[in-house]
Amino acid sequence: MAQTAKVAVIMGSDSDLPVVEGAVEVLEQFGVPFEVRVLSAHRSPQAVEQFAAQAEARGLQVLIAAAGGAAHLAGVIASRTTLPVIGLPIPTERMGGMDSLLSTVQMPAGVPVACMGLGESGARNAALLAVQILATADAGLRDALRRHKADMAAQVAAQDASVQEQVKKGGGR
Ligand code: RP5
Repeated sequence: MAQTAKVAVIMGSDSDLPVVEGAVEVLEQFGVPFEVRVLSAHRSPQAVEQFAAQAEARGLQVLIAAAGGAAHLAGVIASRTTLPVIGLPIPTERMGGMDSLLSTVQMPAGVPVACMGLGESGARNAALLAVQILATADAGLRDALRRHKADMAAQVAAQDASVQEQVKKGGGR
């Protein structure tokens, strides 16, 4: 039987999917049950309202909302739920994503959205933050997060050794 989703990844348009895939990958890596939806704050506001109103009762614990341009999706969802909402601003052609970033991050007091950075790193961090929130009540996820940090440190150590070697070979700089 499929596990109940704990995280929802919502995007404003299917054109956001190439960026959102970074978040999906991380959630899969940590074995967190999740669902993916396309819901638009502007084009399907009733569906957004219904989703946000029912999210907690459905067992969801963290919501990731990705949108570009006049990116109101995360804020609108946050207005309708007490679940933590992570906003993922999608890069745009016209304004390089500044439009998405500012309309996601600049929420009025009282309605927080945890806004990530733009693009692939933002998508991966959105999922990691969702995992970290779930990990406050899940020792297995805390262990997995510790291993993730150790793996990153090992990768940097390998880069350090490799760069030192390359420079040495390059003539004693
Ligand atoms: C937003 O408008 C979506 O999140 C998407 O990033 C942006 C552009 O949408 P389409 O051009 O794919 O319709 O609502």
